Amino acid sequence: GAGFSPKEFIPTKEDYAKIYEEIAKRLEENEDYDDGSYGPVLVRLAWHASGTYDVETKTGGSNGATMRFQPESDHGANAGLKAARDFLEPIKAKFPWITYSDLWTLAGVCAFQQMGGPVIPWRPGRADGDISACTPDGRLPDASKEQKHLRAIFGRMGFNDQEIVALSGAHALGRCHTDRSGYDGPWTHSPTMVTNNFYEILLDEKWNWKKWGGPAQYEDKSKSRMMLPTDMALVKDREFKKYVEKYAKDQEAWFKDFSDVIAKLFELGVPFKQEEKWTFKVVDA
Ligand code: CCH
Repeated sequence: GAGFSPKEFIPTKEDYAKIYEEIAKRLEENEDYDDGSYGPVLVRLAWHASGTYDVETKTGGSNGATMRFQPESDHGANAGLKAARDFLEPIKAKFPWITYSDLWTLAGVCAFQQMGGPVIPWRPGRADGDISACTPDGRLPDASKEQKHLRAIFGRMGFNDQEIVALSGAHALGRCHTDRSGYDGPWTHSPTMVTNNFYEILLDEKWNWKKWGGPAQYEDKSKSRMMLPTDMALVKDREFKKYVEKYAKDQEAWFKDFSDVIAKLFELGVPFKQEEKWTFKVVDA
């Protein structure tokens, strides 16, 4: 007979579910990292892998996982994401048949769901590229800028105003690190839980410039939460603000829209063969 050859192995939904479960388990086993979870940095890895997409030239996007290579790994926006890539190495070693590009986006889905977020449909089909597919620096947003820049950067990926605002709510999670982006602090008081709190506090808190030697950023009265200039642009701009108000009032509406838009983000530029999208069950602690 032909015998077993790794090339003939065609993974099923169950095989990918095993990887989801393994990532969830590894998240639980490593709660000493940062604010208590690798979840936020995994979400950021998946976003930065995908957010390089350019609709016009059809380059960039999660297909390729080119952040494995210099120069893309050294792009300023990707500082600190090595922690997320390294976190996933034991998973890749255990399931060598998954591509890095599928693994990084699946890890983003898993992290988001495990932190209490909505279910995100996902499907496999990304292939790893080589160094020649690295995208030029400057495709990801610059936090020191405002609405015009956001529309240019996200417009290049193919997103509209509503989608920009929906995606931005991910800043309920995680924090800024002075040794990565130069900015400092978390956006919310619950940086490892998916909530619509980012929108609520954007509207309800009073934000002042932080007086410090670092890059220009905002802080709340208690000085325990922060906003980037790009975050504040979402309430300075009337069109953006409409959606901030909507999502601040209605977490379910945000959950629904976020699930749609992040699924779209993770699929930008990927030449899928599989039509069907899968959902994976949250793994209980
Ligand atoms: Fe973001 N983000 N992000 N962001 N981001 C940072 C951290 C996270 C911008 C800048 C920054 C999205 C959009 C934007 C996350 C998810 C998303 C940091 C701090 C900066 C700066 C990095 C550090 O120092 O470690 C800008 C500008 C934009 C423009 O819109 C979108 C979209 C998403 C996902 C959908 C997550 C999660 C983090 C936390 C990472 C961590 O390590 O805690």
